[in-house]
Amino acid sequence: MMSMLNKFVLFPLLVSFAGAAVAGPAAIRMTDAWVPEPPSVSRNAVAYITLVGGEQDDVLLGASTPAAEVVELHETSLANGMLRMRPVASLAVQAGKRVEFTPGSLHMMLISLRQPLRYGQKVSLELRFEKAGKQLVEAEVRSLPPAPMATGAESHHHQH
Ligand SMILES: [Cu+2]
Repeated sequence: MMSMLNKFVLFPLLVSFAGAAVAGPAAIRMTDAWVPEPPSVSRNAVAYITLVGGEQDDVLLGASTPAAEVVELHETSLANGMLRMRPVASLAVQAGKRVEFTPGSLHMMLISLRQPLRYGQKVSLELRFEKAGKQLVEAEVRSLPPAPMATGAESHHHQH
């Protein structure tokens, strides 16, 4: 009785999962991409993102952006009381697992900015995965500490 019921409930779910897999190559979810507004004198910036692995293990191989010459994956660590950054060649994103880039640990280093990045702007990032291939995401430039909630999407500044 119970197993009959389960079959009926499960079947449509399986179908919709299969449909989703065919519909989009985005096996990996990318959320909350953001860039702290860099100091105006800075030629570099950092970007943070949260990745959630898809149905299979994957590996983040690198990233790029039109906003900077080079993007490197970095990890900050504390060694002998000093904060140090080291390049990360690649990053495993296991199936269903969450990988958070956050201040003080993993970040993407945007090296040699092509233009100043200001609060409210969007920076497009292209992440390159071993299996999922190239995936685009928009990162929002935010001020640190977080800006007042009042300003909306209308206040974008554009660089000329
Ligand atoms: Cu760095």
